[in-house]
Amino acid sequence: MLKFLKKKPATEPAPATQEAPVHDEQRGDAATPPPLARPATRPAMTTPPAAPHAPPGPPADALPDHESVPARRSWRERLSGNGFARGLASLFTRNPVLDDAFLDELETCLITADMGVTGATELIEKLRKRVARREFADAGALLAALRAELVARLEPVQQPLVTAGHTPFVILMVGVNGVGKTTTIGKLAWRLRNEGRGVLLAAGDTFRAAAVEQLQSWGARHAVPVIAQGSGADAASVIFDALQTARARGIDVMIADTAGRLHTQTGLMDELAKIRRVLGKLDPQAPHEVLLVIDGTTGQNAIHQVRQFREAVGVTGLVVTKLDGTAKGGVVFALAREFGLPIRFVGLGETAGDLREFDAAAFVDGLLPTAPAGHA
Ligand SMILES: Nc1nc2c(ncn2[C@@H]2O[C@H](COP(=O)(O)OP(=O)(O)OP(=O)(O)O)[C@@H](O)[C@H]2O)c(=O)[nH]1
Ligand SMILES: [Mg+2]
Repeated sequence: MLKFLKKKPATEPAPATQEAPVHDEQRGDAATPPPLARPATRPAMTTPPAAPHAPPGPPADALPDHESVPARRSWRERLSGNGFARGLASLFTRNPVLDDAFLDELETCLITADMGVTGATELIEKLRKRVARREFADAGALLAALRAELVARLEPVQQPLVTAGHTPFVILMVGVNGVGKTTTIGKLAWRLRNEGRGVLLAAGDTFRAAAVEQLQSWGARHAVPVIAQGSGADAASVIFDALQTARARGIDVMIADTAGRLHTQTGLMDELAKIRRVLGKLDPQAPHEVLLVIDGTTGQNAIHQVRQFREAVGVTGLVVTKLDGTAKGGVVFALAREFGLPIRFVGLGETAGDLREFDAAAFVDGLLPTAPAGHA
């Protein structure tokens, strides 16, 4: 729709690639990064030119105050406000009798937590048969069986992202608007840098006015260089440029941000295919990972999003964000059941330390109550 805004006048010279200066505020918790990832003497960044008639967008996201000391809270602490966790806690703390009515309630709880009707029904039918065979002495035993079933559904998609094997390893971050792509890039960059990997970011969201500054802000905070050309530039060209730079500098991992887009925005979806083609000119195997970011509060629409992005650009891994908030959490099970795509990370908050490698058992334990009242 606002595509004309991206067109630059023919006379306007291509914006020079800019690179944000990096600071080393995180030295306390970061492993010493390779020298190329921490250019102390790079030219100062000039403010990226704003698109002349850029649509009003949110300001560059300020990093939360507590960001300088990344939080490291437990999964349970982070997930306790989640709809799934609250629903189950209220069911089990009522000291339930294991009858059909209770199993019906449990089923409703799983469905309303976005687990999907088929997945929830399958699971409850399995438990119902075991209840009928009197396999469970009490609600505690049923809870343990529920836990085992839930973990078994997620273990196949617990496949960590391995960035060794290609240098630079190229990650393309995609997803609909506002799901947490840029924030996830910032967190992931921090994480990789702490592991001693050289990281470079590409500001490929040239559509939203404040997107470049938002990524630069994360880069500056975590001492990671950012290649940008400002709003309105051609996303594929920024990312191509960044990959050339990453190769020249021997960077280990390059992460490219992209603009949020809906499947109905054909132009923007085509842009992803173009980014793929252009990267392929430098490295036929790039991008080595296409991470689709899903907002955990989305519900069943997440299924639709995976289908669309898989078709448009190919998706090799998922990140499910915002599971700390009002998300119901069940969408993680629905995604695992429907696609079996690796869930690489989950977002359990806004700070750098809140991006966790997906851990099926920790996730399920964070959702389930510890033990039902009155039961061992
Ligand atoms: N609570 C919580 N908030 C998150 C999480 N991940 C991202 N956010 C917040 O979600 C909002 C949107 O995040 P962005 O990273 O800007 O999302 P985006 O996908 O890049 O958005 P566009 O570029 O506009 O498409 C920000 O306020 C983030 O702080 C998370 O795991 N938990
Ligand atoms: Mg963004």
